Amino acid sequence: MSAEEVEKAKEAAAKGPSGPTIFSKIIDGSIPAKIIYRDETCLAFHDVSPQAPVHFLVIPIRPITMLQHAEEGDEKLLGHLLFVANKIAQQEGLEKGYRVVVNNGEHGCQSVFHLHLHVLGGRQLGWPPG
Ligand code: TR5
Repeated sequence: MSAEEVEKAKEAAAKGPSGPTIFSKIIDGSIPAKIIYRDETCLAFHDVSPQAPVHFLVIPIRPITMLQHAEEGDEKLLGHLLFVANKIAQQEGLEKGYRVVVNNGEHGCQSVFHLHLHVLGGRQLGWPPG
């Protein structure tokens, strides 16, 4: 994880989760993105700054700021996001494996306060992450 990403996350955390994010604009189509999948409850699109040959994000249409703020009523939606992540990973040819990551809050290096699953693959990934 680069120092730049950590800095971004610190700045975002300092501002705090407030109002619509860039992902709301991707959902409503006012900002373009390479959209891969959409249904009534979620959207998936390629990350603009890919960290692996395949790197896409799966987000709920309804903005939940962060995993930490998910509520009991969100259980089904959270499961759906994971299910969709795997479905798309298969479509993207990641049969040798992939990683699903949720960055939560400042220490998790979250910079966009609209819950999102990162799905990364297409190369051998290392462990542990930084
Ligand atoms: O750091 P976290 O976990 O919050 O991840 C946010 C992710 O959103 C990063 O991997 C960014 O590269 C990604 N991102 C940021 C923007 C963006 C995007 N992915 C697709 N399209 C994007 N647009 C149009 N604008 C962004 N600011």
